[in-house]
Parts: sequence; structure tokens; C-alpha cells
Amino acid sequence: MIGRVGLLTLTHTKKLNVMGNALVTQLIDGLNTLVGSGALAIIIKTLPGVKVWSAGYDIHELPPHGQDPLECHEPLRRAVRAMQTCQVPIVIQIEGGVWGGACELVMSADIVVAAAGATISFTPSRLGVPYNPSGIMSFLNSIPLHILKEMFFRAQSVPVERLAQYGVINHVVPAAELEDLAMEIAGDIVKTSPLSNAVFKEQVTSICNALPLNSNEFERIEASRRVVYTSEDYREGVLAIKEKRPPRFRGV
Ligand code: YXS
Repeated sequence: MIGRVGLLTLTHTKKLNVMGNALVTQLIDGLNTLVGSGALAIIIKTLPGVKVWSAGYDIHELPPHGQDPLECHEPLRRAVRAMQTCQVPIVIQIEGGVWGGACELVMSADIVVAAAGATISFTPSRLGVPYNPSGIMSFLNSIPLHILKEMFFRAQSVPVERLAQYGVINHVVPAAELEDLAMEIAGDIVKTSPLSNAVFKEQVTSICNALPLNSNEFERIEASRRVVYTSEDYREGVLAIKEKRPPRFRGV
């Protein structure tokens, strides 16, 4: 902590901060500890100078083929819930590449600041993953629809400079200025009312997640998703990432 600003540094950089149970536990425990210690703003970052901020979901921890990779107890979903339900405003500080599920984690922060040259690569369609409704909500709440669709369908790395034009990223600055900028923003937050901030965030989260799906729609979507995560294409997508080669999808 610096004053009332809590600092949470993701340190699994040798493993590209892949989001498996270990990193997610570090993140959730870290948030709880900082809130418990009286933090009024939290900065999440990784070690400076990294090429990869996070490589996304740990593909070695994906459930076996045929099981929902984004089931509500899986690491990514737990991490996103922790970010959304944390009563303290979270500033996330990114540099390097943010991949796959880590993009949703970043979008779930309250304020996103990035080093020039950082990129966001939203890759479920490269793996054949059927993204899920609450995850899609995280993106719809922060990215304009056509931009989100382009990111999903093309699955390419998008520079933060482009995303900042649409307000997806709050600020882009040279890497050397990133730390100071995040501290400056957090420093402003800690001077404001924590009760007001907490109830504001609670309401924003509730309102942003308030789009209802009726039971028929939900069951239909789950059935459609099941077809995808039991498909041969999904098996091929995960294998291709492990073998570091492009996937060969056949649509079955
Ligand atoms: O060969 P070793 O044993 O050293 O291991 C390599 C990679 O296999 C490993 N690694 C990963 N392990 C688990 N889960 C991952 N997501 C993952 N990514 C990488 O880390 C070691 C170093 O990787 P390497 O040699 O490729 O490093 P690099 O510097 O040349 O390239 C860095 C990346 C990030 C560009 C490259 O590793 C990469 O393309 N990784 C996969 C990124 C990705 O597609 N992530 C999405 C994961 S799936 C996910 O997040 C959700 C399910 S979804 O997509 O639906 O949102």
C-alpha cells in the first residue's frame, strides 16, 4: 500500500501470467487483503517491461474436451466476479500483449491505462471457444458493438491506441509514464468518498448486468454453446495453440 492506494502486482510473468487457479487465487486474495487493509483505490499491474501482460486462460487448466471451458467456477469467471464485486475502484495498468480471457479481466476493471504499444487480442474464435453470456456482457459494457465484433471475428491484436479512440482504454502514455499516471488517478480516487464510490460501483455493476435472458433463451444458448465445446473444431483449436500452429477448422 502507498497511503490508501493498494498495489496488486501479478508476478507469474515467467509463465506469461496465464490465468489459471494460481494467478486467480493470487488476484482474489490480493483484492480481499487490500480492501481489508483499508485501500480506497487499487492498482492492478504486472512487472514493468513485460512483452506479455497475460497470455489469457491457462490452456493446460482448461477442463477436458466436452466440458464448458467458461463454467462459473472456472478461474476466469471467478476473477471477473471478484473485479466486479470489489467495492473499491480498480485501476488496471497494462503493457505488452493482453490475450484471450485476460482481455475480459482488463475490461472488468473500472479504469484502464495502457503503455503505448500494448495490444489487446480477443481470441476465443481462434480456439473455437463458445464465449458465454456473462462474459459477452463484460465486453458489451465496455466496447462499441462493431469494434467488439471485429475483435472477435478477426481475433487479431488491436493496438490500445486504436481502442482509446473509442473510449475502451482511458489513457495511453509512454511506458515510462504509466506508473505515475496510475498513481495520479488512484491518488485522486482516495480523496473522494469511499461510501459514494462503493455504492456507485455496485449500481453500475448491477445495471450493466441487468439485461435479462428468459429461461427458454438461456437454455437455447447453453445448448448452442454445448455443440461448440463438444466439437472437433474446439479440440483442434486447443491442440493448435499447444502445438503453436494455426488451427485447421472444419466447422464440425
Ligand atoms: O513451450 P513452453 O513450455 O515454454 O511454453 C510456452 C507456451 O506454451 C506457454 N503459453 C501458455 N501456457 C498456457 N496457457 C497459455 N494461454 C499460454 N500461452 C503461452 O508459455 C511458454 C512461452 O510461450 P511462447 O514460446 O509462445 O512465447 P512467445 O513470447 O513467443 O509468445 C507469447 C504469446 C502470448 C504471443 C504466445 O505464447 C501465444 O500466442 N500464446 C497463446 C495466447 C492465447 O491465444 N491465449 C488465449 C488462451 S485461451 C483463453 O484465454 C480463453 C479460453 S478465450 O480465448 O476464450 O478468451
